[in-house]
Amino acid sequence: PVTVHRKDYQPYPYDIPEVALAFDLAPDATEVRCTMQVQRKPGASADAALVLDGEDLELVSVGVNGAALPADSYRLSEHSLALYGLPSSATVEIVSRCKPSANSTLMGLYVSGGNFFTQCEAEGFRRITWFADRPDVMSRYRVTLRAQPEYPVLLSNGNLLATRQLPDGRNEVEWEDPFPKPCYLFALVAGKLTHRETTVKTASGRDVLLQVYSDPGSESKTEWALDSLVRALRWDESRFGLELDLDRFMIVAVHDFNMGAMENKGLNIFNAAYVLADADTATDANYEGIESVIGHEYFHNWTGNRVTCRDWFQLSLKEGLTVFRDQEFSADMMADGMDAAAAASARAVKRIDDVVALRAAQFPEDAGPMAHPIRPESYQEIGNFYTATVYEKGAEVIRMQHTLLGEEGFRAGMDEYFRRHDGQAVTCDDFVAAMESVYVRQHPDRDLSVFRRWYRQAGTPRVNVKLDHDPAARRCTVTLTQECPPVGVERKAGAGYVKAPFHIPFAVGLLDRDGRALPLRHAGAVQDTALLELTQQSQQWVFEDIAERPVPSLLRDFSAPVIVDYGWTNEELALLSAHDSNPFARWEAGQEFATRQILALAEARQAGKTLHAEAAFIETWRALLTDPALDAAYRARALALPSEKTLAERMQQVDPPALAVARDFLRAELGRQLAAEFRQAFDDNQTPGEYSPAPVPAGKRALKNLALSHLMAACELDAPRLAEQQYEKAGNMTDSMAALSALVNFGQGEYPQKALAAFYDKWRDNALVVDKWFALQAAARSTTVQTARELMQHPAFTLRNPNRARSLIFQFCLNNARGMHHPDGTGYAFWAEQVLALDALNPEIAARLARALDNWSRFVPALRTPMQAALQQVRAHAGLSRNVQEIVSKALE
Ligand code: B3K
Ligand code: ZN
Repeated sequence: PVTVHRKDYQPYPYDIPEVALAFDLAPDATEVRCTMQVQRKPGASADAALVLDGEDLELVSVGVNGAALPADSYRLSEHSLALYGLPSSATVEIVSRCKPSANSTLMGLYVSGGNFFTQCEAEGFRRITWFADRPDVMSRYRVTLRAQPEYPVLLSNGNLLATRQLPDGRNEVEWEDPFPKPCYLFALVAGKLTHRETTVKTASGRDVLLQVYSDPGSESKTEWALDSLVRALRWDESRFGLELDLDRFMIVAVHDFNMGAMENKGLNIFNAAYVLADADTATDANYEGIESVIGHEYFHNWTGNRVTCRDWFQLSLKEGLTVFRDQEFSADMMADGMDAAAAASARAVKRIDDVVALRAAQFPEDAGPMAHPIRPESYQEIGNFYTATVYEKGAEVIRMQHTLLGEEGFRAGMDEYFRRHDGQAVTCDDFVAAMESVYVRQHPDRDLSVFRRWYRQAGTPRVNVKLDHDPAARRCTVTLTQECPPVGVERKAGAGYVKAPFHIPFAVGLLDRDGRALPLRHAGAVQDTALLELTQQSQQWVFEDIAERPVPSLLRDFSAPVIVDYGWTNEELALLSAHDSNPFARWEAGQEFATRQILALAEARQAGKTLHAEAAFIETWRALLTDPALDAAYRARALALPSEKTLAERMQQVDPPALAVARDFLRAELGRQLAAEFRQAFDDNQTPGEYSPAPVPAGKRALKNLALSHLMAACELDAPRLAEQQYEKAGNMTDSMAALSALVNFGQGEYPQKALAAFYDKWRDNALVVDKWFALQAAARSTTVQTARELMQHPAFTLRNPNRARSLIFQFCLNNARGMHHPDGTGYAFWAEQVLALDALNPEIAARLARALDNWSRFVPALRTPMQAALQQVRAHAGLSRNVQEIVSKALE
């Protein structure tokens, strides 16, 4: 396989300002006529060939300026078409055919549920027609779609110009997108669809039409999506001054889709899971996810589409920035209409959720064989680099710039970015340069040169904190020291490779022994929180007027994506957990305490000792559970035990079954010792009446259902009866799934299996609910490889639908520690089988699953050996896709 390097970037020798595409759509043979205006760039060599990408296409004809091209003027190879001897400016016309019905990769043009859809990012357009499939070639598109009347809705990017009926009975429509775009933003949709729409006025007073398309019959499930779109549009106007630039903006839901959604210009295509919702079928998490993904794709219209990426190494330019924007959007929506204290708590809840996700997915990635900087230096398959690092760590790197510049400064930097680059394909450096232009105005003695290292160095820095207190001088000295050894590809560079220090904004507070915030004099102000900017390997800060040794509250709001290394005592953690005025750090202290408990329990388990939870920990949890000043949503986060994935990062040798037992023990022990308090929380947080996905009732449900799971795990009081009652009376999917999950995981007798069967019968026609049904079982505590295989035999199971594959196979392999990591190795053999089966259908999805064994070398020896064997088995398979090959070969290197 070929490795592509960032340093090898070359501009394309031609401009392609105009493209006309005409489609004769038919499932088994779609003909595409692509007519492009090409102009050799001023500096390019006169004999530079026009090299176009193509994949799985049948060439019908190629012509230049209206004449067929003689055979010696072009060369067709497996993945490209090169045209030679072109005049400096020419009209090139290529006719080709593809077969959408046979396309199981879901890249390019494909059929789902009898309708046509496209997915082009990153390199899918080349499966539609021969073209310069790279983001720095930007063209204006005019698209003609022709199809039989059984495809009445015909959509593409931009504005609708004309619609007519052809003499042969087919329909024809023409679309035009006025904004030049790279081909990865092209989209078409054709088929039978219903839609919901509304018209809104933009800030500058233009009327724009917003539409959400979905399967006939699903009209009642698109209200939340359309409302979310309106909120996103308003938010981008008010927070960033960015308006919708088209007269029309469409979202289309599709059931077969490789990821969450796609920001095609004016025609977003969405996984139905991120569009369809009603109280009966969608959970609170689904509602939140829909709002956030709709925001994300909408925000791409500026950060991604108007300003796009020069090459795919710059992916985080649009993804990190847009994730940061969607996170802020969600936080603002959650805090909307609340008083200051409630809003701070709501924002902390969002921050906690984002950090939990980062630690569970990105930290392990950054410590494993696929570790890469947010702007990778090389790849074999770009589809493998839509990673937690590029997205979520990328968003953290943007957030740090926001922290360093402040809200106003960041906004000024964004304005400058658009002033400089609107309509261009640019690099991450261009973004930082725009931000830096503001930063240096704020601080004439500083710049972002050290900060830029976040873009080229991988790994999670570890920041060691040393706190010295001098009682005589009433002075406290904080020493920060950072360390980040080479990871992933950096290690191959050899012993000579030296990483330089990062620029780390590190927010700290100090508490006295009664938990009161100490005022800190720092950077010309007196505040509870000081933002320390660590730019060297080690630096010191002095705080005066501190009478006794304080308790430090570190990395408040998670001000940088780093690991903090500080030896708090358990008493100090309990104090922070009860008093820290920073809600994020307060949560963190409890998590650290719980982590220590579970790791100690896992060790005891490995040593065959009896398990025992410390009273001080239980009391800390009791205090959180019963603190009337904390709202339910926050308490649900504060009381949630750290995930097995996060805990695994803290083990020298990862032992998932031991962790699972330890975590389960603590959950049950908390349920036993705090039974009365959990029962109270269960009763106090019922949400009768009409369902609303708003943060306050959703927070109550989260706390109530957490309480239920503890009571069930402990088999306390009449927990099973509570769960059964909740299941039978639930007025929404959140409560019904929570009860069913508690029953399936911790219940006894026949009820759970009967409930599962009834649940399926009730929802068998709703694909998204059936996915939940598979997922719940795949991750259940008692599910073994054997159970997973039986579930695969269910008539509703298919590997071809990514949501279904994710709900069963991925849930089992990624979220079922006991089943997947059984010491007999059968989980790994199952994984290998499924990776190969998926690879034959859909390499992008297969490669995602392949990553489940990334960190095999850090597991206990008994698991490491069969994991390695499974990886080797996959690697040895003939005909692996480039996608899977890259993952397994890097894992084994
Ligand atoms: N930009 C798309 C991701 C496309 C991934 C293709 N392998 C969705 C998003 O980030 O908004
Ligand atoms: Zn995105």
